[in-house]
Amino acid sequence: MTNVAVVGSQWGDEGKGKVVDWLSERADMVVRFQGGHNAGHTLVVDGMTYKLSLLPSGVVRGKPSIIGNGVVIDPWALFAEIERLSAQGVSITPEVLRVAENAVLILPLHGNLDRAREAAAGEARIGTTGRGIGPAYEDKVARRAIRVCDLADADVLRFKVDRLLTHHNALLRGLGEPELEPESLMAALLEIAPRLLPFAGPVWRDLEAARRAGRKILFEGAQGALLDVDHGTYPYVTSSNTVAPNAATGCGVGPGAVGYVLGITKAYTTRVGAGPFPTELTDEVGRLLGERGHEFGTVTGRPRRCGWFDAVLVRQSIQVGGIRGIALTKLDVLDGLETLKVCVGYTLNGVLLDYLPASMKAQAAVTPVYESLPGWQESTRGARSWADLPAAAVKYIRRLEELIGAPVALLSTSPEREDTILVQ
Ligand code: 2SA
Ligand code: MG
Repeated sequence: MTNVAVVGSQWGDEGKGKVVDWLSERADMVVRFQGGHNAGHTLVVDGMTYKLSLLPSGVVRGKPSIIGNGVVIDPWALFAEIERLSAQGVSITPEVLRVAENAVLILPLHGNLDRAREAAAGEARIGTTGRGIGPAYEDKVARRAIRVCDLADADVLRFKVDRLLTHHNALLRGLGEPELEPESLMAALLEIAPRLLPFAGPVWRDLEAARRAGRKILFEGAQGALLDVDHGTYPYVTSSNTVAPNAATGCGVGPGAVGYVLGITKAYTTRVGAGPFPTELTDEVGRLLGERGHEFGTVTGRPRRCGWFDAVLVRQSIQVGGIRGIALTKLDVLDGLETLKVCVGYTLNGVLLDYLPASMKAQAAVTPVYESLPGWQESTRGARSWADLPAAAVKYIRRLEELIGAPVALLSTSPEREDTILVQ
């Protein structure tokens, strides 16, 4: 196996957690490179369910794991998660987990700002997870963020806190809100510092050493390509690049180290949060998919919107992110449906399109062009070989491959890791 990057090819929640867990057995290291505790990866290991948010999925199996510089880290959320896992018998020490010293911190003020903006936006809200992801990345790009390494020196930290609050207090004044005291933020950060610093270091060096030693690295993406800040359905996106090329920048390796890019793809489509969703079903079928697929946000518990498979969008994700093959998940949710529809194009003002244009107005206005395929009545849940699948299911998969222009490399037929068919 070469290095592998696992990324979502839709709007997240494609089932990356299980696939990463499946692949982590063959990997020597698992790396998160973007996002933060807005991610929600569910793993089922030996009948026990683990819900991960910020931690790389490798920690559950004790694989050396890295939180890269591209991740935004809420240190309080990190330790809450470590404690939750420890209650499930998973011990996370600095031997198992390394955190990039140049990663940016999410502070309580980021979460407050995220939620206040969403509340004020009304109908125009993004539907964020309210975890402060956007505001933390804004401070990073504006060069005023506090990074993990700043926690090591109280003088540097004070300088950084003052600079940060100059900006945020001006915002708060404008809103008529009480300003933040640097002392209380300092105290909170100095309290968490001795817990976080033992995990911190130049992870790019660990990765370089691993690469030289021929170790296999697994890059674990969060969210999906359609939530990418550049390539997604902007502004209804997250604030990081979710596509595989960012796996390199997000932890400090060259682009050649990323290796095979596996796009996790659900056999239908879901989206949590606001924004365009051309194949969304608000009818009985949509409700059925949500119910059968247990489509609720791992982090926030929000019900996910559901719809037919959109081959146009997945093909676009494959092309912009260099996805070489897909892992198709949750096929069994379609079991028993009479007819399946797949979106093969859009019409916009009478014009036929084979891609999703960038403008927000166009994205909201496109109408899907559907192809209908016969469904199957048999159960595909838990199938462990291609031969276990009904002919109509195989046909559905083959047609998706043709439409998206990439092969199905893995087929996942239930949340259990054993229920995975390796196609090639
Ligand atoms: P944010 O919080 O700024 O990243 O939100 C911006 C948009 O990105 C979407 N987003 C997600 N979509 C699907 N899954 C995500 N993770 C959790 C999960 C979500 C949950 O795995 O279930 O529990 O609700 C995730 N994280 C961010 C978000 O919905 C906005 O559309
Ligand atoms: Mg998720």
